[in-house]
Amino acid sequence: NLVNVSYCRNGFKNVNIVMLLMHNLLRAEVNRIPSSSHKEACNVISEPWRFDCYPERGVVVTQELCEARNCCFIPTSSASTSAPSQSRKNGIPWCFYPLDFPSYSLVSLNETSMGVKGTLVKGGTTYYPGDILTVEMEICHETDTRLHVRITDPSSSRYEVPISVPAAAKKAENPEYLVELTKQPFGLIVRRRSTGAVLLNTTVAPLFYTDQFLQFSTSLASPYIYGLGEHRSTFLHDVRWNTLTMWARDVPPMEQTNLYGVHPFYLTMEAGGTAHGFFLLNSNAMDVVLQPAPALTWRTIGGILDFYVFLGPDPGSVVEQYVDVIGRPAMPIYWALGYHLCRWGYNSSDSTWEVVKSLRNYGIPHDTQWNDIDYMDQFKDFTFDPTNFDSLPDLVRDLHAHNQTYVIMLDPAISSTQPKGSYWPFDEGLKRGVFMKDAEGKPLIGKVWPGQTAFPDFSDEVTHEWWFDNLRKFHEKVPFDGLWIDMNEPSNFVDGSMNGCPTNSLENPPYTPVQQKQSTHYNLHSLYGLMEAKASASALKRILSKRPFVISRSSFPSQGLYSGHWLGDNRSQWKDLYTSITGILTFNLFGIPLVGADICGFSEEPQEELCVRWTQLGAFYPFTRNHNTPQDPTAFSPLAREAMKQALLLRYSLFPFLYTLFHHAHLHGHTVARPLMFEFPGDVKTYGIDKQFLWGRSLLVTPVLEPGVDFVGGYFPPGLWFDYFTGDSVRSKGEELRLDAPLDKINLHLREGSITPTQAPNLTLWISSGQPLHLVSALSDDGSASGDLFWDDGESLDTYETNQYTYIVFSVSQVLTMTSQVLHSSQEASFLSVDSTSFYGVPEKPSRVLVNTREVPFTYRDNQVKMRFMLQVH
Ligand SMILES: *[C@@H]1O[C@H](CO)[C@@H](O)[C@H](O)[C@H]1NC(C)=O
Ligand SMILES: *[C@@H]1O[C@H](CO)[C@@H](O)[C@H](O)[C@H]1NC(C)=O
Ligand SMILES: *[C@@H]1O[C@H](CO)[C@@H](O)[C@H](O)[C@H]1NC(C)=O
Ligand SMILES: *[C@@H]1O[C@H](CO)[C@@H](O)[C@H](O)[C@H]1NC(C)=O
Ligand SMILES: *[C@@H]1O[C@H](CO)[C@@H](O)[C@H](O)[C@H]1NC(C)=O
Ligand SMILES: CC(=O)N[C@H]1CO[C@H](CO)[C@@H](O)[C@@H]1O
Repeated sequence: NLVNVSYCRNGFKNVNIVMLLMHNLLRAEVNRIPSSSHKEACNVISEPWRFDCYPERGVVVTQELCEARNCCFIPTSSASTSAPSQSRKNGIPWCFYPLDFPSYSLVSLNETSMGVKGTLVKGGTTYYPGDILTVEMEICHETDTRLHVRITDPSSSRYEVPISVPAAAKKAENPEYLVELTKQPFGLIVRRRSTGAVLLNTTVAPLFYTDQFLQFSTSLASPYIYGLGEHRSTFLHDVRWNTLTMWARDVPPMEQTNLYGVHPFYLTMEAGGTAHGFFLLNSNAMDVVLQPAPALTWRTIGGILDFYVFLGPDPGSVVEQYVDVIGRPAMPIYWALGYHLCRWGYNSSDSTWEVVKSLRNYGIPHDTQWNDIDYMDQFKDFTFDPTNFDSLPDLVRDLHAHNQTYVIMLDPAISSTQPKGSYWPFDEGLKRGVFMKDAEGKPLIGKVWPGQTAFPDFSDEVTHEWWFDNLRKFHEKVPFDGLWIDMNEPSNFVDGSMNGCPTNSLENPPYTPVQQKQSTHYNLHSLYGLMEAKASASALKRILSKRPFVISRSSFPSQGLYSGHWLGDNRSQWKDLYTSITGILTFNLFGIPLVGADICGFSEEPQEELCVRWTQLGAFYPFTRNHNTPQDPTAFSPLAREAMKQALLLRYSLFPFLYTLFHHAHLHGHTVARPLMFEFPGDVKTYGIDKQFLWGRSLLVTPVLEPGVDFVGGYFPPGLWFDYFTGDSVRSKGEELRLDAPLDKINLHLREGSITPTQAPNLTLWISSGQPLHLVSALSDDGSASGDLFWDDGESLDTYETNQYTYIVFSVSQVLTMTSQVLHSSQEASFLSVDSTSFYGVPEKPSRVLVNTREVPFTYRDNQVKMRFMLQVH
């Protein structure tokens, strides 16, 4: 179902292009006996530059096996040859490609209106079946900062990812890249025009293009590489022989394993602080291998090679250019940014309601209550348990009366064993033919929570309409406000189906990426969560006529258009608290800024101290949800409860700032939770930081990630920083500072030159977002600062696109004059007022302060000026 695929197809004319000949090597003969010169050719390759010729796992690669592939076999220097069960040591392959391994040659090249088009030919077959000996390559100079390359099989149409990507109208005029091609073997080299830095060099290893094995490698500009999800790792990837598999999979987050989503995108730093990005638009199971050269190998088992290079030049611009291609994230409905509470194990609607009341009772901010599958009748979608959840509709009405909202879980799998006529979703789905079929054309039956199930095929529009009808009917019974779509890798408790797996080339590809699970839906598997999210968001829009709220477990590029993401079934452990930061930062790179981990952890019972620290950090996840065992603030001691409440109130007070950041994500593809290196790309010390992060460009969050401490170390890039709470300043030379961090405190610092809009917090965002603004200005040395505010009704669709919004820029100039400039205004702005401001970093006491020519009283202490007044902002 290849809908909406648009890519460059342009006419071409024949021209002479001077080709750079990098190697003048002869193609190796297939099955040639290794000669002594071959051995020498092997010896010249240093260990970091060995590209694995025998990546199959579970095979002991002997010299014979390796040489049968015409590859070099050299045990690593440190390895004892008496360990025959090994074929790699610390990841270093013993079997690797010689420089003259057969690859493609570029035999013709024509200029096109967008770039060039060439033919690549390979002389003979290699060791994987289905070699495609002639392929076509098209290079399009789409924008000055975006290069697009496609390598396809001209003789037959291969699977392509059905997401809509923009086609460029005309060739870029002043590209920031230079493209060089080598003829034999074929290679593509991309440089940054301004510095000459090599961003891509595919001549480092042979290109493979077979039916079920496509591979190419490139050198990397530096070992500083980010992205490539979904994995549990550090933010900065380790390039010391690190294989990252991509194939959507339901598995608790652990290292060295492919997780729920697939994101074949990376960002790399170059010398001097510039950055570029790379995106392989491919949904098949794949391995990405990082090695210390530094170099990277893409190894996928289907589709085509279709990729983009983004030239930045700073990390933030790389992400903007990436989301230009995959789609910018949707603007969330306002309450998406409130506190969400959930649990697997609320065994009744009444017990869920008790918790809701208890939070109200203690004055703890709470916008949205959720239920896990407990609410369902025997875990069947679109039903609720008539006994234990009989009061569910009343609970939801009560939430609405308190300006709170309600979210239900839905799993894609539909129970297939109910008596005919008793379960509309399955009966109707069968009638409309919405379920995925097995090899015999019958609905494929697997097993999930409700027992035997069929799986809706969301790649079909008919399924979207059936999904909508189910949601509409259920919404009439339980007026939910948003959807949590889980188990959509899709997860299945049996391999294949109840009838096992068929035997064919799709089930048994010649190469299997590490850890992947087989499936007949070879190409579409990793797109399931994306397609379900699309169906869910569009159904919600039709039912509620508001911005849809959807949180999905599985994800794929362009997911941000339809949903946010939570980081899955983490554990209640300190380590998981720490790794959650990498999770949120990485998903911000993927264009899915609405992301958070389960606060206090999903599995296991959290210690009180951990839960307090996690709530403090979680208050700064773009998406803040506490999920599982009774671990909401009311389940703990008064001291812990109060600390958690304060953290959540702090988040609510920052709503105007956070909401504005989401607007910039929606409009420009900016990150919301932002790595320090994005703001300080010239400072190498920020490259590995994943224990601290920023909101936007200016709010630095330094959480405690360890037990039993009352201080925390944090890195402060050079400049002036102000304690958010006290206004005290610290001037950093680019150093690690020790900060007090008693249990009731999370450290927040404001970067010089920023203005942060805040509001008095309250129990729901509906209430607090009606409060006047308080502006906090952190002045830079020259006394200047700036900030902005995006404001609308918080829930209508497309307010920016239809001009139903207000946008205000605040600035403080050198002479300490603050001005606000309304760049765009709508009805909503008439409710906005400012009632106070603080200025941090005022060196001496001003003689007087004027607000619109009227003198107002103020206080001055420790370089700070504070004043209260009331002013409409427009
Ligand atoms: C380039 O043009 C020549 C001459 O028109 C044609 O034979 C060849 O197939 C073209 N190559 C590609 C890759 O389109
Ligand atoms: C590309 O890689 C090849 C093989 O490692 C190397 O010989 C060549 O110098 C590289 N080219 C550039 C421009 O770095
Ligand atoms: C629900 O859970 C509570 C507390 O865990 C327990 O006391 C109660 O018996 C349970 N109710 C049902 C219907 O299982
Ligand atoms: C918020 O609650 C008040 C009082 O119940 C109600 O009048 C108002 O309509 C509610 N607003 C929303 C958006 O739910
Ligand atoms: C919420 O607002 C009400 C009315 O302005 C106020 O009385 C209450 O203290 C506020 N709640 C919190 C938690 O600040
Ligand atoms: C808190 C935590 O450990 N988060 C991890 C949970 O799993 C996701 C992957 O789904 C990781 O990205 C997070 O870092």
